[in-house]
Amino acid sequence: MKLIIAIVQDDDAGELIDVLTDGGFRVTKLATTGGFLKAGNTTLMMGVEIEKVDKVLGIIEEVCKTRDQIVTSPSPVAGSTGVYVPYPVEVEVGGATVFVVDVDKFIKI
Ligand code: 2BA
Repeated sequence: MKLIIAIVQDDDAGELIDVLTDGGFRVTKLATTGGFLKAGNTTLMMGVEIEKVDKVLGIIEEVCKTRDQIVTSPSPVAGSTGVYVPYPVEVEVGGATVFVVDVDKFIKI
């Protein structure tokens, strides 16, 4: 058993959960926030048998799209001097950030 933790964009989460559950996979959805953009994203946790990990990764790759997002530059650190002029920065977000973690034990009680 592996634990797949996938951080995806909110816009992709609904379709991804549908495809995964239709494929017989179990999913837990968490509403999360990215540290850099400070915007909402979605983290999915899935307990998956080892031989099915590649199938899940394939589904994630198929559904999750890469998007460019314009963000305002982070504000300067406290205590810095001078005038702060925010400027737009383009970052590429997603498709997905995925961690595949070994699971020592999987118990349902
Ligand atoms: P955020 O932290 O809000 O990051 C959003 C996007 O901003 C990132 O997209 C990346 O393109 C850019 N970015 C992040 N940190 C940056 C930095 N220090 N300098 C320049 N650009 C930066 P993704 O890489 O696709 O990440 C999407 C979300 O996945 C992240 O949202 C975060 O919630 C999560 N994530 C990504 N890598 C992670 C990691 N190593 N550990 C934990 N969470 C991670």
